[in-house]
Amino acid sequence: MKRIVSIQDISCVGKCSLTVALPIISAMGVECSIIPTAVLSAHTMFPGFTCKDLTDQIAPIAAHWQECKLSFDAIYTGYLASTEQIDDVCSFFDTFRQEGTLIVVDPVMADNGKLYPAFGPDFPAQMARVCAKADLILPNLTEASLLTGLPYRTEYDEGHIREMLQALAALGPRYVALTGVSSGPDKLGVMYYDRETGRYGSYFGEHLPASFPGTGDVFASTCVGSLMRGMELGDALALATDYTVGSIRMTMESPDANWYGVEFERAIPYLVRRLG
Ligand code: PXL
Repeated sequence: MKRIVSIQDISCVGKCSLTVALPIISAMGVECSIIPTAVLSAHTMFPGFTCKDLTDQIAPIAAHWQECKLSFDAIYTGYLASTEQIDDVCSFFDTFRQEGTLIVVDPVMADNGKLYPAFGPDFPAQMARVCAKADLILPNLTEASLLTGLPYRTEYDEGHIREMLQALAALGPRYVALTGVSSGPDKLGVMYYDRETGRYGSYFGEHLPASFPGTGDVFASTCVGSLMRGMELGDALALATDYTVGSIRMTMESPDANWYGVEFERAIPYLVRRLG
């Protein structure tokens, strides 16, 4: 069985980050170790959330794992809680990267043109340092604009997306997948780029008229799980799109849906069936 480590926060309520990555990656038949970057009472869309930063735990956990001679097939990072922990995450990559280790960075920090409330204006430059060390990054359009300095647009053409993909790849990663890209009035999905071959690809699903926190984490976790199950990047991104759209649809149809997250749990049987 492949083993990965996911580095992101635990939001105790709210269905995002590790409480999404763990069940999805486990259901896909991949072992998921974790390093929590912070413990929050609930994700940051909840007014009054508490947050305990765990930066001082990253280096000692890494040191213990080195003593235990642990290794990982992939390292997947999401929400990082502060600029202080950026150096620790970068050192973790340097220590645990081996031949064949896949480093996936979801530069979680912003959406809909705005930084998340916990971050200051200096944070995107720090996140760009983490992206520089990745093999694959998975920003949304807002994060892409903050990482590259290119304008955030709600209306764009394919040329603008290609320019973004190239600017993101210039930060360092070989593969870039830009999420939340629209290709028409009712299509939403992902466009991606491989810097080494110069190839572009895309995959779109139905653009449903609802949005929920945590869907980016559902998407990224499914992508990482799929890659660990041996899928090509294009197939992994297609499954991640389909499962995320399916989770949103089930949430919209659910009588007891919550505003704070998607009912990805209901769609887990679909995800497992798609793995064959
Ligand atoms: O889903 C992204 C995310 C992760 N972690 C925390 C968040 C958010 C989005 O709001 O607040 C703590």
